[in-house]
Amino acid sequence: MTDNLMAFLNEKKLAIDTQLTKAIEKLHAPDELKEAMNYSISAGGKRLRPILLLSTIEALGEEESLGMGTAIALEMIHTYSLIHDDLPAMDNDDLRRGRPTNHKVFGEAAAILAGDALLTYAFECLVSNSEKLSDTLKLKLTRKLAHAAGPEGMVGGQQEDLSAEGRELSIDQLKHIHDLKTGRLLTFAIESGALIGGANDEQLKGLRRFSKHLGLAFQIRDDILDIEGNEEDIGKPVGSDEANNKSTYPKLLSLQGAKDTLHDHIDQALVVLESLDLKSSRLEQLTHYILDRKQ
Ligand code: GRG
Repeated sequence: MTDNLMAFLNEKKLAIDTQLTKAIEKLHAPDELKEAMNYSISAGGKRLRPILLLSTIEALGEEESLGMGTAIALEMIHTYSLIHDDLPAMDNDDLRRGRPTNHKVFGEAAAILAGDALLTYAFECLVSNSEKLSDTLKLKLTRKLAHAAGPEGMVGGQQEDLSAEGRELSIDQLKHIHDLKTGRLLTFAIESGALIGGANDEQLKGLRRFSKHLGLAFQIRDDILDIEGNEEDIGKPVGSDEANNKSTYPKLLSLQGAKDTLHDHIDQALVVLESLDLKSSRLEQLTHYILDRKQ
């Protein structure tokens, strides 16, 4: 990673972290609930989704801060999904981002409530932290975020993933589940950035296509990291977790096949950016980051 990209990512992460912490601090809610919400919110996530959202606004020449309310809402929903995904009834994970999972620290009931609170508070933050956006745009963003996260998006993908456990999937079935489970929030990051940044129809269509390639590349990289070792999973034996009884890209395509497919999606994402004249933007650097990321 270049020093320039690292400085950019750190600067954006800090701005997003500050807003997230502020939003939770100001809540008039039980301390135990705020503590459990804050534990996972401040656990050191990469903030990839909100950074993509803000960078899309910037690529279109608009003021990034217009998207901060939507950016923190998106990160809250992502964080809730990880808390619930780690629960004993789901993946039953002890570690997340190198620290004990939320339910390991606060207990199952508190972890469920912390996830519920982040999911619902996200929508309040989107609406009340976006003063400069029109009501029409806020309504559109709210509907799109609910759709991306809900039964026809991430939650639906999680259910399909659970139902597929122990079954060998075809590559198309795997792509479909990942599109719902992880792709939809990534697409929302870019699409909402495009809407806030005032994209025209052609830009909107192109950026949606870009986000699909990016989402697939992100997931394939995740599967490869699971085999080759993830800096975050120190303490977890490499390749020996739940991925062993799940279909993954390297399992279906071979490790080399998965790497080739990852490169294809990265190349296609860059072609879309070039066609939109956005190739020199931060979005290009973030695309390279997804290819090379180590965690
Ligand atoms: C429980 C409703 C519900 C949904 C869970 C997103 C999800 C659905 C589960 C996560 C399972 C998982 C580990 C998928 C791999 C891809 C992924 C989303 C990784 C985590 O995202 P990062 O790398 O995480 O952006 P950080 O920690 O950086 O925020």
